[in-house]
Formats: sequence, C-alpha cells, structure tokens
Amino acid sequence: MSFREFWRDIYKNLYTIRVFEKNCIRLYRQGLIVGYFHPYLGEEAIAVGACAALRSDDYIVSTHRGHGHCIARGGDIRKMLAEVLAKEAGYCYGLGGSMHIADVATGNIGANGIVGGGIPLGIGAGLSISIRGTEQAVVIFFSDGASNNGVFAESLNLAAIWNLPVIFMLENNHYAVSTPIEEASRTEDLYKRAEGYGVFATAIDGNDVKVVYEKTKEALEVCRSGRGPFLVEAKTYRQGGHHVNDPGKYMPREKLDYYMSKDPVQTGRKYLINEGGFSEDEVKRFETEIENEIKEAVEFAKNSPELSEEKYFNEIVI
Ligand SMILES: Cc1ncc(C[n+]2csc(CCOP(=O)(O)OP(=O)(O)O)c2C)c(N)n1
Ligand SMILES: [Mg+2]
Repeated sequence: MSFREFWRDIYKNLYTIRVFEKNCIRLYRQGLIVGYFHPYLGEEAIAVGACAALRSDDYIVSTHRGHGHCIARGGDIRKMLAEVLAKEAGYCYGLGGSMHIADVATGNIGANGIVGGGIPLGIGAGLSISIRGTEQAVVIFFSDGASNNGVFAESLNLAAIWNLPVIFMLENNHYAVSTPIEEASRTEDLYKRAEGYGVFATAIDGNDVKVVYEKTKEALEVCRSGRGPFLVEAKTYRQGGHHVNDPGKYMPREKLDYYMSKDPVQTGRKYLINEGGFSEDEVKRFETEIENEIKEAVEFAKNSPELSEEKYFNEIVI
C-alpha cells in the first residue's frame, strides 16, 4: 500500500467518525434517536490508529462510546445509522441502539452498556486465540472509569499469567461521566497499574493517529510473538460532555482548549497532505464525498421501516 493510500484510508475513517457523530447529534436533537448517545468526538485517533494496525482476522472489543471503533474496523455506516434510529435494517434489527452494536464480519465483539463489561470478553477472545494457536490478537478499548472497576484488575492478571495476545487500549479521556480522573485515582498515569501485574505498558498521545498506529503495531508484535499482553494508555479528552445531553460545563476551559488545539481529525488532515501527498483541493473533494455518503446513509436509515410486530414475534423472539 502506498503512503497516499494509507493516509487516505486513515483520514477517511477519522473524518467519517467526525461527520457520523455530528449527524447523530443532529438526529438526536430532532428527537429521532431514543436512549443514550455517547459521542466519540475528540477521540477518533485512538480507534482509527489502533484498527489500522490490525489484521482482518483480529478482534476488537468496544464500549458504550463505540461508534468510532465500529467505523474504524470497517463497520457498515448504513446498518449503524439504522440501528441508532431503531430500524429493522440495523445491526440488531434496531432493538439494541447505539450501545449494542456488534459486527461479527469485522471481528467487532461489540459495544457494551456495562462499564468495564467488555474487558473480560476480550480476555475470552484472547484465550480462544491462544487455545487455537493462531497469530490473531485482540484490542480491548475501555476508558479511565472502567479501569477503576475490579474486573479490569482480574482481567489484566489473567491475560498476564496466560500470556494472552491482548492489547488493553485505555482511552484516558480524563472523565467518567463528570468525575475527573484526579478525583478517582491517585495517579493520572493509569498505565503504571499494569506494571504491577508484569504487563508491558506505556502512555502515548491519543490525539495523534500516527503515534497510536505505530505503538499499536509495536504492541501487536509483542502479542503475536507470545509475549503479550500489552497496555497502551492513550491520553485524550472528550470534545464535549459525557453524552449528548450533557453540556460538560465542569470541563475546565483551558484543558478543553489545549486538546481542541490537538484535534485528532485536523492532525490526521495534516498527515494526509504532508505524508499522503494530497492537495488542499483534493482533501476538500474527499471530505465532500464522505459527507455525501453519510447524508445518503442518514436518508436510508430515516426512510427504513421499524421492525414489524410479525417479524419480531415470529422470527426473533422465538
Ligand atoms: C457497571 C456500570 N456502572 C456504571 C454505569 C453508568 N455509567 C455509564 S458510562 C459511565 C462512565 C464511564 O467512564 P469511562 O469508563 O471513563 O468511559 P468514558 O465515558 O469516558 O468513555 C458510567 C459510570 C454503567 N453503565 N455500568
Ligand atoms: Mg473516561
């Protein structure tokens, strides 16, 4: 793959996530999305960088903030939007919504409404790989709040003693809802927790897609050679509140400004130009193409039917 193609794919995913989330926020405001909706705005580089390093037969485990992971792994935008809008054409016939999208075709074990609940699922996938003796790997995405859950410690230890090919991708966005990390942990450097379990660990700039890609590649080599697991703490920040109805007023302006100045999509855009050789005009055309693709998917989802009662009772419940 040429540099041009590589950066094209990377930017396509970064920009798709950005536009997807903004469209969904608009749909939510129009009253077309029910339930919770947790935007991935500001964290795009982690999903995109990590997934770009993976093989097609690897697995990922997602979270309640999961659209970015699903898109970066090659999920179907139409099926995602239909799911979010509770339509039959969605990943789960519209019965799961935003927080329950899984995609077997792309090795996406699934989003999860239970904070920390995905971590042991990733350990199970890692154990399965180890028993089958393949060179696959798993990336478990989770955030700082989940790392204060007991299941994180147990999972880390099991992965360590079983040498599982698992990357713990800790998306440290510094908040669990409105609780800042400094109130929930004595150290803000959460990667240090892994060292106590004998697990390789490091912290990186989670807003720089190139850094995330390169570190994930390195961690994957460790995992595939039987020396895993590996914990990567990707430092980042939400560009907004915890969910779509949270204005996030408690987030300090200067910290938000700092992370906004390191916007992951803008950073990726610079790489596309400087390393991918795209001209400004080409990028703009590319962005319009992506926007149109999402607009078309939104229309598809809006015009799709809801799950019928007949299908529900005759094919799904039974
Ligand atoms: C076991 C459990 N406890 C509490 C909640 C309510 N809840 C939903 S999201 C969230 C915060 C999670 O924070 P973090 O793991 O840092 O993820 P982030 O939202 O930052 O991506 C909480 C407490 C839940 N869904 N599951
Ligand atoms: Mg968090």
